[in-house]
Amino acid sequence: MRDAENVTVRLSDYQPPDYLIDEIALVFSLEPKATIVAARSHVRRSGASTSPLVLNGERLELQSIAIDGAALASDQFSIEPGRLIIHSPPASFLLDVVTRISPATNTHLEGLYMSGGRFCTQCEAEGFRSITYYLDRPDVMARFAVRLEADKASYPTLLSNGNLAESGDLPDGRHFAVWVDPHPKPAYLFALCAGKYESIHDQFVTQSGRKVALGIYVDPGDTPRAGYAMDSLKRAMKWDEEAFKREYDLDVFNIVAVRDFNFGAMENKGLNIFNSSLILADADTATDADFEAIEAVVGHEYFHNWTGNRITCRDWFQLCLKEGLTVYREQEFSADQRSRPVQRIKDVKRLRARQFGEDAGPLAHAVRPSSYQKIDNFYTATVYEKGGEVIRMLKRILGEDAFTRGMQLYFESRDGTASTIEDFIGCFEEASGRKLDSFMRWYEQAGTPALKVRGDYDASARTYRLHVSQRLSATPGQPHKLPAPIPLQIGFISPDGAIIASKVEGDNLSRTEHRAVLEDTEATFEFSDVLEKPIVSVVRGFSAPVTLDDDLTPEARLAQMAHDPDPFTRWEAGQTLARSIMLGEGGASVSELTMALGRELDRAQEDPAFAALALRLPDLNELILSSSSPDPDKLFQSRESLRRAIATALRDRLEGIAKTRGETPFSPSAEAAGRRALKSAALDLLAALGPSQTLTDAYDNAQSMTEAVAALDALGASESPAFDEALAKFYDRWKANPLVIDKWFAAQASSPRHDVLARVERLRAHAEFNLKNPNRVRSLAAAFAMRNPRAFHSANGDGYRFLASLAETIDPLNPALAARLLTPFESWKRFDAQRQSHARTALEHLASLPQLSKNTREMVERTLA
Ligand code: B3K
Ligand code: ZN
Repeated sequence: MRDAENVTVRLSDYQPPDYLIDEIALVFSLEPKATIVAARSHVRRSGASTSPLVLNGERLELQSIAIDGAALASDQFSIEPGRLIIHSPPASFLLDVVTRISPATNTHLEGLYMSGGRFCTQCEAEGFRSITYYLDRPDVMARFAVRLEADKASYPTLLSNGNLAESGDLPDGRHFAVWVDPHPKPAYLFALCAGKYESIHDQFVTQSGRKVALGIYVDPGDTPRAGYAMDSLKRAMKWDEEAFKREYDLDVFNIVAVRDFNFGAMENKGLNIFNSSLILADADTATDADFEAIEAVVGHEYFHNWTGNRITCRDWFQLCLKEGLTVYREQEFSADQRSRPVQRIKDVKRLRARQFGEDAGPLAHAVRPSSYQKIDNFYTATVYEKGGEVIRMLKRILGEDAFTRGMQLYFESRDGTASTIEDFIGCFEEASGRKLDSFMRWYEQAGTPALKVRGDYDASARTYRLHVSQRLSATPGQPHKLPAPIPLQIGFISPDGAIIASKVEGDNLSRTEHRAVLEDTEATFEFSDVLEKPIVSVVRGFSAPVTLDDDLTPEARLAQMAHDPDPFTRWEAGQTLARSIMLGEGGASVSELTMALGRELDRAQEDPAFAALALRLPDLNELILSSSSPDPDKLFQSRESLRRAIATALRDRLEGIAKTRGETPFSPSAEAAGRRALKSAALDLLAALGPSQTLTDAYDNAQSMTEAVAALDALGASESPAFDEALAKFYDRWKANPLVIDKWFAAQASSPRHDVLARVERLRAHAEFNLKNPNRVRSLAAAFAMRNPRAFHSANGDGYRFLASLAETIDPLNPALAARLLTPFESWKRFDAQRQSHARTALEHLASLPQLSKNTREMVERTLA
């Protein structure tokens, strides 16, 4: 059945539900091609209206439908695309619906499907409607009781949300389990898993003494790689008690890892389902980035138990209510587990890499969008990453105490509800006694504000006046913008690096750092007792998601790089200098930057992870975004020539680092990962000098997956003839491990080698390429289009054609995946006419396909608009 008609859903059209469901009992008789789902719901009318009951449902075969035990006659209901309508139901009744579905042929990976011969589900956002007819909207919250029945030999483990109430054997080799979740929840949090797993188990005792049985279920043979996820889970549970006073609320917490999954993971109540790439890790098969991501995502999904599950969203426009807040909580968790400054810089890099580009193109949308066709297309960097930044700014603006009071008020007053951003912000207004109307603009307006800063020093009066202004460009559908409050964190140093303290009006103390908020379009902040002309940093810690024009001289930036007390500012100064050089905007000389980076190497032992970040130049995507008429080939060459200059000047020391033997035994700690990150950064720079024995040896001597992948990347980037040999060895060693083979695909697709387009075409035809496995698809398509911008934007249009044709092939199988693959097209209008015309042709071809899914059509149309 085709999707419901292409309607645009608008926030302004929100209506509370006419009917509510308080309880639902589900019975699944699991069979791969013919699963029978019997759903019994307690339905009641919520208001006076006697409107029909409209249930959502897609790709369902209705077996029977009855109210209070009496089957409905054919004139009492009708079935339309996407819904089932019961014309005049009573005010309160028991609804029995029996549907038949085919998980084995469900390639959408949404609803109930099979992965590796096991049953699993994905219901966010609107997957439950392909399991049964239901009020599939987050403001309908019901208590779920779920009975699973299946063949015992094929599906020995049966899991669902909540606590296990009962289990036992049935005739004919079948068995059953009943799971009861006492917490009312929206249908998007429903989950079931059934199959043959291997599992590891542990226990967590909450601060009030509740014993929680923890389990992680993986494919047979994978348990040795599940330990880090379990360890991360226990740390996350503890951290949420300490940082947010949030305790877990069931007797069990289970995680199931599945191979075929459309995104990272899913926070189903008591039964998180994870992409196996975010559970399985050990030294040989996972990189440090994998370990870091596992810790972060295990934390993220666990933190959703409060921010998302107990307090859920009223409607999908409020997605950032749970996602932005949970990203913020996850980032704080990672900062506490690892190095706070390094975490902050990584978060900023991610925001800039993924969100700034979105904000600058045709897909720009507000953190809380006001309309959509498919909500799946709005699980974006803006909702997630910028949504997290908005919470961070709220905290900076209100201060730690009022923020904490607001959070606790939110947890207490909104528990058990489906809430809105207004409800959330209202808690902070109440806790702080401040109006936050203008702060709401951060949720409502798309685009990255541009902050302009100019300073005036009056030597005789020893005063410094800082003029700050903001500007927000038009974005699709939002021609005019209003100023939003921008938190600033301001500090001064002298040209020789001394910290300069100063005073502001109304405060007698001289301070080394000031917090201020730009409330309007512009403002002047005045500082007194400033003993010498300062070098100013205004967004220390990246206090707001803005771009900054601060007019500092190259000398001032070099001083910041060397001396600013704020690590973010030190890193940013180096990045800004490098960016200006690569964009040909002048600024510091190459040798000055090289010397400054040399000093980073001198002190690398203090914090290798920071030094590694400092040595990595802004990537090509960032240069494209900063350039008004980007030429990817020129920008690539210019970046290469700076890398070559740096590598030439620092060669001996970089080689020394690149040749250090990997540490054994392996530790995934942040410290050990930091040392490996420095080694990877050294290899990356050395690759700019062309093929070398150092790079080949680095691959052969790698002691961990991090080192192996860094060496592979360097061999690729240096155009080394040893690349193919290393790839062959890698493939041979890891061919039985799909997650590692994903890295093998990605290493080739992301390599800037001259022959990459031919390579990705060959890889697409490779026997191990699998259109039905999202990880494999992304390891080729996303690695190519997002990490290899020169090739993706190649002037002859081959890169665009490759991505569009892959999306076309995947669309009928998995629309959500196909639609997301097209994201890299968001920048197409920034390029020259020739590239634009290739991109337009590729997108228009997609738009012309009559059977294109609603997901992909929406993405294509918005990108073209
Ligand atoms: N909430 C899920 C994402 C679901 C995506 C649906 N299209 C994972 C997360 O953000 O935690
Ligand atoms: Zn989330």
